[in-house]
Amino acid sequence: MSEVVSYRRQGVIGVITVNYPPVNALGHAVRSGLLAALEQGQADADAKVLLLLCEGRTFMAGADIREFGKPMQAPGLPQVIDAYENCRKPVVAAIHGTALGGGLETALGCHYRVALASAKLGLPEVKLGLLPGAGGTQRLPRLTGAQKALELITSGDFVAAPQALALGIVDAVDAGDDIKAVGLAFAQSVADEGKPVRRVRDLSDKVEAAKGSDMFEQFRAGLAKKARGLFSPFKCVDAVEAAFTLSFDDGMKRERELFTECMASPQRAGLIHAFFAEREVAKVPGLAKDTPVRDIDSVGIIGAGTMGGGIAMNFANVGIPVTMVEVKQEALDKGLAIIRRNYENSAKKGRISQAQVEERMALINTSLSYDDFKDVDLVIEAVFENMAIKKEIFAKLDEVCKPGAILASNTSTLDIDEIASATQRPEDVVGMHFFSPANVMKLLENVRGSKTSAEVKATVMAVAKTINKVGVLVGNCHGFVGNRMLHKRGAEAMALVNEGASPQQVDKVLTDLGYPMGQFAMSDLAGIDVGYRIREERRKAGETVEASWMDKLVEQGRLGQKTQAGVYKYEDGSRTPIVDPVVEQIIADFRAEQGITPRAISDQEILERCMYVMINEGAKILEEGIADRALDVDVVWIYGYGFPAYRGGPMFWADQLGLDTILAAVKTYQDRVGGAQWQPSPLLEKLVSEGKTFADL
Ligand code: 3H9
Repeated sequence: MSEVVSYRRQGVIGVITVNYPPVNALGHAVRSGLLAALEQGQADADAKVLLLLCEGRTFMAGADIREFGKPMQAPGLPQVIDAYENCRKPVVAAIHGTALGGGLETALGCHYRVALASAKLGLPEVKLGLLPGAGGTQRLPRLTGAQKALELITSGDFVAAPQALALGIVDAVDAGDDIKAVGLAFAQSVADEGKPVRRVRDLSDKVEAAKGSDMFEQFRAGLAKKARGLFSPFKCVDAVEAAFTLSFDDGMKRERELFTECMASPQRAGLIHAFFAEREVAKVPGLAKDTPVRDIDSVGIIGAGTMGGGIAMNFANVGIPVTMVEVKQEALDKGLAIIRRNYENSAKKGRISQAQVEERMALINTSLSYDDFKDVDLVIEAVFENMAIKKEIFAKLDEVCKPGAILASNTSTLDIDEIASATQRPEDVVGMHFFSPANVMKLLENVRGSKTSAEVKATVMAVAKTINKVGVLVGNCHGFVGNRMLHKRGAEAMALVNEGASPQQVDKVLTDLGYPMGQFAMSDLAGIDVGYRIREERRKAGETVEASWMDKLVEQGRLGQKTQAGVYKYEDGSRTPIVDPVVEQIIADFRAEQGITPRAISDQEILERCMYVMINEGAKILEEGIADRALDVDVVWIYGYGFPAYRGGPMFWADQLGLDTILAAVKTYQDRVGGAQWQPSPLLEKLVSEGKTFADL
């Protein structure tokens, strides 16, 4: 018997226990152990009922993802689950923590299921570019009916145990917290009442009820928009449909075929890279795991604008009190009103209760004085991008804040070391770059200055986790990782329009790649006056800044979505960009003024220039040590800018395309377009010459 699965009898209950930390994933040792333990239970004449449960923090959280892409060692999971379903004695699964993917499928192969009320269940395979491949698409709909099974399997969402009970996925829910006691009591009742073996595969009423309905077509139509660009959600629907059109055994075969197709898709590789990358970014190279972390029990925020308010909400959401400071009372009142409106909207949508709205609002205090920062553990400055003002603020914070308080700036571009130089404690100064809207976007780009202490770095990474963000620690340079790459893409997009592309053509290439919006739609969302002001500042400082058709838009009051006109126009209350002939004329006039004869530009050129310029910059970021690993860059782009997770992030995508292809194109554009952005990164050249990838670094 494998050590990770044990068999022991208690009275008339044969207890099968899985113990494979951290999450009891169904790796080879668990699968073979489960079969061996089942055989032992079947052979044990004194065992009337078998009970399957797990040690540690959770029931089985799914197949072992680390085995994917390698040859699968027998027994396969479907075979193990079949054996449990075909057991002659009733088998009970007792669920705590999370029963996910292959874990829930294993439970569905058991004859009865009991769960702790705190447990969560789900089939999240779709989030990894897969579908449930061990009978989930055939068994779940037999319990819940087609509609609910389709919703759960195509979304990958978890359901809480009480909801799972209502849906028929589990037979009982227990409010206790001792899974073994709960499981034993339930199994004993099965034994006492002489309950029979009950196989989900034999249930037919839900299947009969849905026969002849056109719900699958309808569901596919609804999914077309939600799952744009994705492969596996549609395969999930095909697989669930098979449960209603084929026998159970044929349905299982169909599920396997579809699962194999998903497994072979590049989207599966991209999504699994993203899954592990998201976890890997928390392990910062050179930062020891046991680095002490400071307690953050109160937070100060400077600025109650969109950013400051969004940042405050993150802390209030997890019960941490916040004090927002502004120069004027009106700004505080306005900021608070916006926060309340956001919370009220969440309450209207049923995401939080009205009581939670009030609890969270009560955690947000306001003040006009920095003196109210004297006891806080962390201050985050979120005023506009102006170095002189930021330095003034940090000098004041240095005077007021207690020793050991962390002083953070939400700057998106400026030099953290220069900001830190305004204080006597540069070791406590760090960047915490949130992404707009700060209460929604998952990324927190934490920026280390050259003197930031290890303790402060570890603390801001821990803070990211506390407020449910994905924290990535990066180095200090203009724009850090995300905006430094974005600016290169933005400049290239602008140049492409100068040369003859239309903004909507550029945007379409980017949305076709899988971004939720293109470069220009994003500029409209952020406000195109932001870039204009930066360019104006640079002009005033005597720098030569190229003329731009976007400046002309700003000069005509077209600032983006907020004025319902920017690069595109917007109808009342709508965020949908509409192409505006006025802008086409402005661009045409600009080209004429600059003596540019527009040419037809292919989508492929747009793709290469917008994306390869970013990848080349990403390689420079890696060689300078601004990002420690290619996966850090990938996570920044997936969680900060909506890069399609199914492509794994820009650096993973580049590896898939082939770095030689990218380097060759970079060299072509170096000759044709020129500029520092097309100077090939020495790291990229080195990797190509050695036949290596970013992942090899
Ligand atoms: C599947 O089941 C296919 C079947 O239908 C068909 C088969 C034929 N495998 O997230 P955490 C690691 S597909 C291997 O930080 P949390 C994770 O990398 C699978 N490793 O903790 C991390 O390692 P490390 C369907 C796994 O408490 C550690 O466990 N299942 C797996 O925040 C802790 O993870 C899923 O998609 C795995 N399946 O969240 C569930 N899962 O410490 C995926 C986790 O070295 N997992 N690890 O960095 C999750 O959603 C979360 O991990 C979970 C715990 C909610 C379970």
